[in-house]
Amino acid sequence: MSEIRHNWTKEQILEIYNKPMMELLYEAATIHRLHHDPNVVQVSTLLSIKTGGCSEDCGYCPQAARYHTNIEGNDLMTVNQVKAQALRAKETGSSRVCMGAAWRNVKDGEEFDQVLEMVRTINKLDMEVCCTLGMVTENQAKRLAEAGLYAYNHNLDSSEEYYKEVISTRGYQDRLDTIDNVRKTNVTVCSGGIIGMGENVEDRAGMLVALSTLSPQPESTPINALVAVEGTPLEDEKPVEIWDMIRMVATTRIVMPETQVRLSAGRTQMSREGQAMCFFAGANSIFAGDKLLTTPNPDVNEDMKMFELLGMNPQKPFTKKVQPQTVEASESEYQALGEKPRWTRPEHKIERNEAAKEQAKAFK
Ligand code: SAM
Ligand code: DTB
Ligand code: SF4
Repeated sequence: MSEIRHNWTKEQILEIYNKPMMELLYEAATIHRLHHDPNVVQVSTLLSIKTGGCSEDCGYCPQAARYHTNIEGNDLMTVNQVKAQALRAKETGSSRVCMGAAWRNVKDGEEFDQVLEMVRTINKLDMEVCCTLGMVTENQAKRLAEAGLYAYNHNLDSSEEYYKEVISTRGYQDRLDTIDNVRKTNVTVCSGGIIGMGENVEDRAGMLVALSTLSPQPESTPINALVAVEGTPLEDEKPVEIWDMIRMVATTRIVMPETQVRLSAGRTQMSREGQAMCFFAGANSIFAGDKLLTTPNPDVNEDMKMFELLGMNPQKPFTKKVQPQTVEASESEYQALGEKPRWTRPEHKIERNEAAKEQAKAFK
C-alpha cells in the first residue's frame, strides 16, 4: 500500500498533473490497484428532493433563483415519493441514493425533520444514504448521523482563490467548517469540485491541495465537468477536454489513494472510451440515472452495457464501512436547537454573475 500523505503542495500536485500522459496513467493505475479492486464501481443515484429557487449565486448552478434557466422547480418531495425512487434505484443496481436540496444551508424545522425521515427510510432499504443540503451545523450533522446517514456531500468546488470568482454568497471557510462538522460524526465525507469553469491548472491543483490535506481525506471525491447551462453566468464556458478529465482523475487518485474518485457531471459528453480511460486512471464511482439533479445523465441501461463491456461490477452497499444504525425520531438523543449559525456572505462583486442576473430580469 502507498502511504496517505496530508502534506501535498501545489507544486508537487502540478508536477503530477503535468506528467507525460502515459507516465501519469501508469502511476495512477498502479496506486489504484494497490488500494481498490479495479473492476468494481460504486454506483449512486441522484435524487433532487427540492429543486430550484435557491438564494445563492453559484455561477455554475441552474438552480439559483436569480438566473433565468429553464428548469422546473419543486417543493420538498414526500417521504413516500423518495422511497419509491430509492426502490427503483436499488432495482437498477445502485448501492447509494444521494438526495440533493437547493438550499444554502439546513434550517431546523419541519422540512429538515422530513429529510431525516427520508434518511431513516432509505437506510432501512439497506442502501447507503447520502445527502447534499448545503451548510450544516454540528448538531444537524449529528441528527443526520443518528437517522442513519452514510455520507454527506459538500464540495469545495475549486481552489480558494478561484472560488471567489464563482460565488459571492458563501465563503470557502464555511465549506471547510461544514466538512469539519460532518467529521465530528460517523458520517463519511464526500467532497470534490468542478473543472471547466475557466480556472487554470494551478486552481485545479489548489483544490486538490485543499482536499488532500484534510485529515482524514474525504472517503469520496466527485470530479464534475461543468455542465454549462444557458442563463447561468458560466453558460459560455467551453466543454472540458477529455484529456483534462483524465489528468484530473489520475492526479486525484495519486494524492488520495484510498478515496473513491467519482466520475460525476459531464458524462453525457464523454465517449465510452473516454470514460474507460478515466476508470483506468482511478475513477471508481459514478452517478447513475437519467438525470443528475436538473441536467441529463447517460441512460442507466447504457451504463450497465458499458460495465459489461469493461467487465466491471457495481459495488455492493456497505462494502467499505458497516451500515449505520437508524435511531427513530422518538428515541433520538439530539433535538432541533433552532440555531442561527453565522455562515458568511462575502457579497463581493462578480461581474459575470451580475450580468446574468441583469439578463434574467429582462425575462421577469
Ligand atoms: N445546495 C447544496 C450545495 O450547494 O451545497 C447542494 C446541491 S449543489 C447542486 C451540489 C454540487 O453540485 C455543487 O457543489 C457543485 O459542485 C455541483 N454542481 C452544481 N451545478 C453544476 C453544474 N452545472 N455542473 C457541474 N457540477 C455542478
Ligand atoms: C456532485 O459533486 N455532483 C452532483 C452531486 N454532487 C450533488 C451534482 C451535479 C449537478 C449537475 C447539474 C445539475 O444536474 O443540476
Ligand atoms: Fe444553491 Fe447549491 Fe445551486 Fe449554489 S450550488 S445555487 S447553494 S443549489
